[in-house]
Amino acid sequence: MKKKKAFITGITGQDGSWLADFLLEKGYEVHGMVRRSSSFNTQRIDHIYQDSHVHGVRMFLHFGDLSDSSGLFKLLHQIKPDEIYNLGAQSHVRVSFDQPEYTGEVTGIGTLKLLEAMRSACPKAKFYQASSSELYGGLDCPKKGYNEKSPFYPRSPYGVAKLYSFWAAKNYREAYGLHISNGILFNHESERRGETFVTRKITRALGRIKLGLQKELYLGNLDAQRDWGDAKEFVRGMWLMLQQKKADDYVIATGETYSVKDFLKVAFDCAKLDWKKYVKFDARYLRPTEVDYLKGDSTKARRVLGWRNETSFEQLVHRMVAHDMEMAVKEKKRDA
Ligand code: NAP
Ligand code: F7E
Repeated sequence: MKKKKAFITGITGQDGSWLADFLLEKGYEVHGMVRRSSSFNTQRIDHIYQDSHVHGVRMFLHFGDLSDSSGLFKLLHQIKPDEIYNLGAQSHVRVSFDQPEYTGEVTGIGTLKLLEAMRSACPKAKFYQASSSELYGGLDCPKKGYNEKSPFYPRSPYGVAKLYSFWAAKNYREAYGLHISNGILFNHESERRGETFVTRKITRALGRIKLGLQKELYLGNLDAQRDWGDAKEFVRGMWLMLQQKKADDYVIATGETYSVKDFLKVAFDCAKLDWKKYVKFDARYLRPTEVDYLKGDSTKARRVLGWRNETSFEQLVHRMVAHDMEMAVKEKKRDA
C-alpha cells in the first residue's frame, strides 16, 4: 500500500514533534515546515534523524513560513500531502499582547494562506486546524466544562487570531466541501513544552533550584486554573479527527482543572521543597485580560473518535519534573 504523506506546520514545536513521532510510527512519510533561524530550532525532532538508521529516512524538512503564501503554494504543489496539520503559530498568549499584529498575521491570516494553498494544490487532502480553549475566554464556564456548542469570547490577541482561524477553517469546509476539522485543544504539556509556558517554566526552575543553579522563580497570576493534559496523548486526537469520513470540530480535554498553585505544590513536593519559599511575584507576567478558569468537556471526542486520556495530572507533573531534574544535573556537570 502507498505510504500516506503528512505535511506539518510547526513541526519544531511541542505538538509538532510528538505528532511527527506518532505519524512515523504509523508508517507515514512526514514533511515538516521549518522556519529559517540564525540558531538551531530543530532540537525537538533531531532524535528522528538520529534514529533514521533504524527506520530509514521518512521525515523531510522544508523551509517555509505561514506569512509566505507563495512558499506555501509551492510546498503543497510539490508534496501533495494526504493530510495537513496546521500547528504553526505565534502561540504565546502573553506575547500576543506585545505583538498583536504579528500574531494576527501568523496565527490568523497564516491559516487562511494555508487553506488557499490546499484548495489549489491538494483539495482532496484532510486538514487539521489547531484551535484552542483560548477561544472560550474562561468568563462563564459551564459546570461540565466547555463543549463544541459553547460560545466563544477570546480574551487576547492570540485568542482573537485563533478565532479567525477557527471560522476560516469551518467556512472552507462548508463553502468548498473540503475535509477540514478544528481540534479545540485545552492546555497540554510535556517535557517538550516551551520553557516560557508556566508548567515547564516551573519544572525547569525547580530542577535548577534543587541543584543550586537558581535561587528564585518569578511568576505572575498563581490563581489561574487550567485543564492540563499530556501532549503526547493529545496528538492522537488530531490524527483521529482526520481518519473520520466526515470532518467536524472536537474538544480534546481531560475534564479536570487545577490552579498554577496546585501545579507548584505537586512539582515542589516531588523535590521535597516548599514552593512558597522560592516563588516570587513579577507583574510582567500578568496579562491585560486574563483567562481565569478553563475546563473542557470532551464527551463528543470520546464518543465519536474513541479518544481517551490516561495520564493523570500528578503523573504528568512527575514526568516533567523527572526530566528537568536530569537536565539540571547535565547543566551542573557542564558548568563544573
Ligand atoms: P509551540 O511549541 O509554540 O510551537 C509552535 C510552532 O509554530 C513552532 O514550530 C514554531 O517554530 C512555529 N511557528 C511560529 N511562527 C511561525 C511562522 N511564522 N511560520 C511557521 N511556523 C511558525 O506550540 P505547541 O504547544 O506545539 O502548539 C501547537 C499548536 O497548537 C499551536 O498552533 C498552538 O497555538 C496550538 N495550541 C496549543 C495548545 C497547548 O496547550 N500546547 C493548546 C491549544 C492549541 P519555531 O520552533 O521556529 O519557533
Ligand atoms: O499560562 C499563568 C498565566 O502561558 C497559563 C498556550 O499553549 O494554552 C497555552 O496558553 C496560566 C495563565 O498558557 C506565569 O497567566 C502565571 O493564566 O502556560 P501559559 P496559556 O496562556 O494557558 C492555550 C490552550 C493555548 O492555546 C496557547 O497556545 O499561567 N501564569 N505566571 C504564567 N504564565 C506564564 N507563561 N508565565 C508565568 O510566569
